[in-house]
Amino acid sequence: MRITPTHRAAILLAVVSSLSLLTAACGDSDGDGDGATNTKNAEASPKAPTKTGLTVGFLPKQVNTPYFSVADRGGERAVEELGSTFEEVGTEQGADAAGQVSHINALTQAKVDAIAVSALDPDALCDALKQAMDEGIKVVTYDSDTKPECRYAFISPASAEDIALGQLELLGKQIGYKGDIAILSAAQTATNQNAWISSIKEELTNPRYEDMRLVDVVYGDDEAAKSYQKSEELVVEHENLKGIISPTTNGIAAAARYLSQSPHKGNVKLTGLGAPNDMRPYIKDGTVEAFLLWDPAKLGELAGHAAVALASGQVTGREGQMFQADDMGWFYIGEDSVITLGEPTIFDADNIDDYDF
Ligand code: RAM
Repeated sequence: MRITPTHRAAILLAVVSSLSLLTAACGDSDGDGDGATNTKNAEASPKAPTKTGLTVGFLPKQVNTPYFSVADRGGERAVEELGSTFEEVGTEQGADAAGQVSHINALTQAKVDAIAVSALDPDALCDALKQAMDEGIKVVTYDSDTKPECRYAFISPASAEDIALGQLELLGKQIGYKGDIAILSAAQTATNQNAWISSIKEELTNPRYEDMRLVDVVYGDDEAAKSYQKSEELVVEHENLKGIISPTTNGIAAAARYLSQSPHKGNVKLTGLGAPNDMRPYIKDGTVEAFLLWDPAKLGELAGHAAVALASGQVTGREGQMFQADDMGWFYIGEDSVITLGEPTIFDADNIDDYDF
């Protein structure tokens, strides 16, 4: 959450009381049974100087995709401006959790100071991340989380409810809140997409959406060809399909490419989470009316700041702490050590040309 002046007084109170609790609790274990000594309960000093000369490893879900290239350039900018070294590693596949584990182990062996990872699976990375934390490496997740005990903090783009409801509303408006809908997701295990899908399912029980029916959820693994094929299958298999939500930048771009060339263009509505530069042609040609996203560069930048603040001992990831991310302002560590960037932006024909990412 970004701090506004109205939040400040309440938050300062919370920080003061949590700092005194911190002092009292200093030396306690975090009780998660992982044996890590460098716990969230360890003492933090918001005034500790920012350490320089650190190495921060970024491990996106997938390298060489527009979304993560932009996010990780943001991380690189933040880390380098703080006087440390940025290193990006990762696989080219959109569903290779085992590949992520190998990269985590390599970063641990290289004795980096911090790791920022977008997790392809909530469980699969945990042993490797706990090993990294045991060796003193500060781990944050960004974009897509692990289980909370496998990292110190999660940098979330926006709340799952805002992201889910935003997409459902955009689609609902376009189909008159009536008819069959489907979801084209990324990897089947992706923590972020799965959280958004369960929020969408929950929102669908609201009477506002009682005439909308979710008939299928399919997975394109964040691969262009697979996502294109899954989009085609959805439309062929569900002849009454009125709309698709694709909560992934790679998925929505592939679905838009398919629909734009098909007889269903304009009839089967499409929304989701897209990058403005990928989606501009499909907004211009009428395939897509509106979609959502946040600025991935800001997400990466915030992850870089959080990683350095942890490695500098300014925060430990405990709920109630705050840290400054330079020009982006102060950020508050919330429940389950989640740090929220803000709210998603809606892109449509009126504003798409104002964005370049
Ligand atoms: C894809 C990835 C990423 C997600 C975005 C919206 O690029 O799946 O994790 O946050 O879409």
